[in-house]
Amino acid sequence: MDGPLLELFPRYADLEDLLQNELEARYILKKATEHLEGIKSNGKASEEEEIRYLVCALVDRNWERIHTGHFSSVPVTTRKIYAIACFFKIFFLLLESTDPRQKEKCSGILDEAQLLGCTDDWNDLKAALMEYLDKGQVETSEPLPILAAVKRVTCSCDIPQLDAPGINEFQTKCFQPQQPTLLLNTIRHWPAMDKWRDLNYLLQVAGNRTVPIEIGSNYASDEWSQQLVKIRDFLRRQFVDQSGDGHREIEYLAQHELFAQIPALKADICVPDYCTLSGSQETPAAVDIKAWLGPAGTISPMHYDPKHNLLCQVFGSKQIILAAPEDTPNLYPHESEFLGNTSQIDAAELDLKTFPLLQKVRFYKLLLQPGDCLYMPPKWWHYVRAETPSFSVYFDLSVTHINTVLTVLFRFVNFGTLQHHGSAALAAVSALCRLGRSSKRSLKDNELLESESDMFPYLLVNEPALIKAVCQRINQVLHDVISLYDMMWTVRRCWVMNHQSNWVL
Ligand SMILES: O=C(O)CCC(=O)C(=O)O
Repeated sequence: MDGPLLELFPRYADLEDLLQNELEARYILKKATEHLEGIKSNGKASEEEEIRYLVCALVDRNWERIHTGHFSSVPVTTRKIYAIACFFKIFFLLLESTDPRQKEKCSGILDEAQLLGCTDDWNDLKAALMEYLDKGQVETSEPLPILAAVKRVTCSCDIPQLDAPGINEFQTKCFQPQQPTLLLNTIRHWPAMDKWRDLNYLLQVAGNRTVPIEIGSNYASDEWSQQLVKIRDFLRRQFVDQSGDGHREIEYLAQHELFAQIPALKADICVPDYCTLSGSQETPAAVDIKAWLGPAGTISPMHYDPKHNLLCQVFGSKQIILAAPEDTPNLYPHESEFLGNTSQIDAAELDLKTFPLLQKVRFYKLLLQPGDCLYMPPKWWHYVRAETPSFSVYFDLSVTHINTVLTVLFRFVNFGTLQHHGSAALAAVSALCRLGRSSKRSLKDNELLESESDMFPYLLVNEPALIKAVCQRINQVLHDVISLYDMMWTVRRCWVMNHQSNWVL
């Protein structure tokens, strides 16, 4: 490892805040950082074996903490300590050897740090390590195919279509009226359009990365499961011609934040201008971006999301069926809380005997083709089936969590009357903080009403940075598990219970 890479590792002083209440991690990371400083200054340091052993133990211990209970309730501190311990484990492994096998082992550890840990504070280190570990890895196996470009077909489309609309047109015709729209030719300029069909390119920039994949064509079925696999293995299994191979299980790299994990791929796409409509002052970099890569036949069963959604098609085509939020009672959502946003129906083959209310539903069909995007407003139901091997990129146009929280608060708390309604606002923030900390199933309404301090109104006006910090903390822990709508409804409950207000969200 060279000097500039070593410089990116944190010093102990940088970690002190994080480790305040973590005696064991403090002890081990102090030793590890000192060891690294020793190597930086005179090329050697003592007690290497013992410290390496302790760092590995720290990784294992925090791995266990992360796997205990619901992921959403794992403290961010634990995930950060896991990540930094993984970085140091890699450091020690590379002191032992830098041969390709060792580097591959380190890549796996780095991916786990990224997937399970919270690496946000060390993005430069993560990127530099990734680049270093990928260097010198040679792909020895058979080349992968270059997928044929799907010929554009003209077909009927049940929703409005606009040809690469400008941002104003998109805002007035789609975003404001919440009108699902097919946006044609919107991403034709992305480098990804030419590059990604060549699976050897994906192999080269991403083959060594570990990603979560879904196994089974439909996440609502009993046979469905998830696994962590190397992209290299996934590409070979799912995209190489398998004639004569009999039945193969469909695997789907679905809804994964691939672009945070692999910056080289992020450079091949552009965040659409439409994302600046999120109402946020922040840069488009704050937008949630997810990848959907799979063979023909992947199915996302009829479900809805709470956010504005832009689904962009890079290669392949997808058959999509939509239904409006008003039809929710006729779409037979699953009763379990976990699948509450997913319908029990097969939208491609309606079974009116079992689900008679479907007769009342207006379904909208369309084909999403390369270069196009589908805009779906919040809560619109959608069923998606890949007709061919396909790569889509999803952008979340919703307000970012920070702004969401503030927007919700501002709707509840009129600044003019802030002094009078301060405790409601406090209860709202308190509720949001609790939501961030607890699994939503364990929340009870009365818990949400406890107020923590009468200081809140003062803080809201005079300490916006502190409120932002609270919101950022919520942002970190919320992930996708607790949605915007859950938050809004909880805040509303809280408000109504405090004020018996007839205010309607
Ligand atoms: O492409 C898919 O399979 C599903 C996409 C989806 O559900 C979404 O964009 O929300």
